[in-house]
Amino acid sequence: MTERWKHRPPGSNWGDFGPDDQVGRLNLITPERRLKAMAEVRTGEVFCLSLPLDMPGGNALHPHRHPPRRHAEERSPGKHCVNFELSGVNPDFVDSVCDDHVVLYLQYSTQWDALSHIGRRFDADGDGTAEIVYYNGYRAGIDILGAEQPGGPAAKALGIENMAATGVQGRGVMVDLHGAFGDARTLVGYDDLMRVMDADGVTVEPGDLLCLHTGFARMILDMGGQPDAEALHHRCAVLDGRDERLIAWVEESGVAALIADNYAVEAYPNPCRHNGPHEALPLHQACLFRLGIHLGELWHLSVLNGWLKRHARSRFLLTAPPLRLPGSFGSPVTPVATV
Ligand code: UVW
Repeated sequence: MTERWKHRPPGSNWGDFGPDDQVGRLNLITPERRLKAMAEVRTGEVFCLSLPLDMPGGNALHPHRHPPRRHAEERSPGKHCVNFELSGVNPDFVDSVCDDHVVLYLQYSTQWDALSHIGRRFDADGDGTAEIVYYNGYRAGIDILGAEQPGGPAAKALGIENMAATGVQGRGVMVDLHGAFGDARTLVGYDDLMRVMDADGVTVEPGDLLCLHTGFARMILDMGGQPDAEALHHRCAVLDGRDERLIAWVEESGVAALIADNYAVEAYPNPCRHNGPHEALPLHQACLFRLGIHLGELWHLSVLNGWLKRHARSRFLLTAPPLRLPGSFGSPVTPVATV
């Protein structure tokens, strides 16, 4: 029992990494495991696993997430800081300067979800009333501040900066769902995932950063910033978060993070088979809320996946810190795979 909770959700690991833990399964990436990850580096080649951050283009994928809008500040009336000559400051200065700023929707493109991204109502304090809580019992209104609260909006706990501070470097393991299912929309459950992993000889160990290649980000790139909404919502593989055996495997496998090149790793929407209150995003609930497993989404995995296939490999060194942006619920990331 900690100050924050008396009851933890069934199937959760709250408290296992310490009462105040804010990074969850990233604790499993120990120095020994990082050394094993580095042993996967054989040629020294690198792969950038980020889409250009103005992709997918438009807002057909998520109506409330928009492409980055860049601006240059006015240094003096009518003079923006692009090709700005410092001779205006001192006639002897010969330099010119460019500065910009950006309105950036942190989950628009290649991203990490922070553990503060998804919570739910749960009676963690045992008073008979469910309150909104997040991983390890952090509370809405106390730790996760709304825009209407002083200091909000902000994750005073579980912000993405906690993830950044770990460095996020470990062993990446690629599973090629696109190789098995192509561009067809396929709901991938436990049996399907195991079949693909067995066929490709892929194994996962505790502390691994599991990457699921579905071809979705490749399709986005091919659409050149003018995405076809129908394709965005109806192509490529997605995990079936309603498959309880799949969720149990995620829990037992010890994966440190779950990453995909698709929109949300899991299918969304994913209709529930029974009526009444239920989780809209069951894999998000299992990972972000119960188990402290960060989710990576819209990563660009196809080029690396092709290289790994050609070299009969599935493992690589993955370095992927988010922005160390205090209080944020997610972050763009420019992941680097080294092979
Ligand atoms: C959805 O919005 C469905 O997922 P995420 O917020 O993780 O991108």
